[in-house]
Amino acid sequence: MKILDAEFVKGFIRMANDGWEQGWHERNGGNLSYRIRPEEVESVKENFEPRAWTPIGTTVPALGGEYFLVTGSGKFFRNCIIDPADSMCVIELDKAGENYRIVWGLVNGGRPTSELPSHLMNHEGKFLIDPKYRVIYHAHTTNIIALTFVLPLDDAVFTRELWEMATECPVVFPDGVGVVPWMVPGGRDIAVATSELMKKYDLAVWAHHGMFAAGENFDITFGLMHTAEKSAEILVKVLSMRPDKLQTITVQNFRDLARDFNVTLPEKFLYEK
Ligand code: 2HA
Ligand code: ZN
Repeated sequence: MKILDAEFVKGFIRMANDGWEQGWHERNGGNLSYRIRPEEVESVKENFEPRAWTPIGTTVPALGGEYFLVTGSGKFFRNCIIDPADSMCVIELDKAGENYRIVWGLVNGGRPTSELPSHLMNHEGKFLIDPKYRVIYHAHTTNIIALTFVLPLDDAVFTRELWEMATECPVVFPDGVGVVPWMVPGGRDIAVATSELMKKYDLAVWAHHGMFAAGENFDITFGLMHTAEKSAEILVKVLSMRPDKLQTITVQNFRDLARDFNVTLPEKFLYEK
């Protein structure tokens, strides 16, 4: 099969374009990766032309031998839909999870996303907890970024504020949201910090930068990013009208919601204010 005809490639491109249309991917901002299923690898293998092995910059032994579809470093999300073979690539990891090689894509040269260490360490952490996780998504979500200038950089505060702004939030991300303080992007340190939080959460905020989301498929992962960012937008609007809330969703409301929707909300987020 031609690789661009594969459903997982079409889904990846659609998600990248949806993110672009949301305004989360100015210039080369953001990156996306998908851990390809073995049967999907088989179906497109005839397109592969392996290039040289390159160090990942971190080690992900649990992901040895896996294949990923990832956006390219310096590539623009807005171009994924018109020139996917220039904008993205398939990489294969070696058995030790120390090196990768491009097997398809980036036809005009280039490397996988600058955030490859964060993506792969997040994939590994999620895989070890639940191998159903396949998508890691980094976006420059405007309203979440704005909130990192005015809210304490604290998991409990961000989680509670986002939960309060839209009733669906505690149901969509009942485990909450982690917050990484400002760090230099692209390296192993921020990858380690993010993947630690991703053991507990499906969402991690990067202060003054954006967000990472993890999920089983493109719909779930995009929907998670979209839900959190929309909640942040509502909070920005509320804070722009007045500094306090006249009424809100209460702790008792959250408990009632958790019971009826059959979700467990950690007590650390249900503090009295
Ligand atoms: O430019 O978003 O974090 C890609 C990025 C780096
Ligand atoms: Zn970024």
